[in-house]
Amino acid sequence: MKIIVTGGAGFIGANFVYYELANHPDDEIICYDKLTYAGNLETLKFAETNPHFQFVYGDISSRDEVYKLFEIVAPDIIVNFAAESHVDRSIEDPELFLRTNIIGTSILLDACKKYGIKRYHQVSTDEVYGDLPLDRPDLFFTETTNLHTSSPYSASKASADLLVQAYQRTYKIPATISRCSNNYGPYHFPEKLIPLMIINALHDKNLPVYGTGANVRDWLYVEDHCAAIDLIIRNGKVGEVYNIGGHNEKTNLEVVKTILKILGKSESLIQFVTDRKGHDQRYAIDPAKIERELGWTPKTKFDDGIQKTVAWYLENRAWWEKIISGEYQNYYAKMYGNR
Ligand code: NAD
Ligand code: TDX
Repeated sequence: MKIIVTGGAGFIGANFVYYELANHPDDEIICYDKLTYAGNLETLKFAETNPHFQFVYGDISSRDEVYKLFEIVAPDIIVNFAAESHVDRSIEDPELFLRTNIIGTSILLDACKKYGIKRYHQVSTDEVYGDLPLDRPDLFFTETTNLHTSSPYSASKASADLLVQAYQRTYKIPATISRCSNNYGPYHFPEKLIPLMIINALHDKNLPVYGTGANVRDWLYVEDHCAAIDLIIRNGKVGEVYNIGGHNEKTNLEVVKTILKILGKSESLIQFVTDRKGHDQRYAIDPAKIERELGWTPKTKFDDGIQKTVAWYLENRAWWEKIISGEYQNYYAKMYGNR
């Protein structure tokens, strides 16, 4: 089986490349990535020597490049991770999110229509459902929850989901969609909550918690997400949406305090800063469908996953030190300088 993994030089895509190479050694994995600020070939260095792996540089929103890719590779499956993925950046500059996340998805779907495909899988997010109130812990997102977006990022991801469903119905593209909660683990880009807090704490820098830190996220260890997508592309039913989440709800403040405790650092590093605009209150996934229909269950509990993740950042300083020494400094100053 030939599988194109778009966005495979990013956080979850790269973890998925490694998951597939380890669990399906006869498959061919082709990573297609534009190497934006979030893409990193260093992340794929252990795959590069594998004869079943290939990297192709390219942009999902370039029709010529995508059609050429399909002509050369003739894939059986395409798993689309490629996206602009950071909510804060989408609030500063929505347009790039529309181009990559919506137009890019539509071009991939056009290529599937033109060249044929056994399966197209869209990696979506729980953010397409909007948020849940903090005082209703009984409520969860199911696959039939209405789409109701808050940020340009989530609006672009919801738009892409609607396109996938439209192409599936109109052109019979054999597509599936998964909507996952917040991931964490190795190779997570330093701009996101967990790596940002680990790295700042290691430098004894302030930990910028938005608002009061009461917002809740439902954390899933990245390998559990990869296992779920692997099951969906092989056994999932065409036309279906699958929610993925592990019932690991935590407030942001709880997450930050846990990281400080593991690192033996003082809670006085916590600094409450101006809230994110339109900040979603709570995300919480009901994963009953994928558990029931595909037999998926998450293996890693948050307490273990966060220990493993902190250990990974301690053992892989070179990976993140290189990232934070470049353009990231300007990003950090712009986002947090006067917050
Ligand atoms: P990431 O930002 O770490 O990686 C994105 C990757 O896509 C990078 O390698 C980047 O170079 C590549 N890319 C960006 N624009 C591209 C383009 N035009 N053409 C080709 N490649 C391009 O993102 P991530 O956190 O790994 O997220 C991957 C996917 O999973 C995204 O679609 C995201 O919406 C979704 N998702 C993420 C989370 C999470 O917690 N991180 C949760 C649920 C869903
Ligand atoms: O410095 C920070 N301080 C802070 O309090 C940062 C970066 C974040 N936060 C808060 C905002 C959120 O409530 O932490 C929470 C998590 O923030 P992010 O790591 O930016 O993730 P989130 O906005 O929840 O979105 C993530 O999960 C869903 C991914 O980035 C998305 O790609 C995915 O779709």
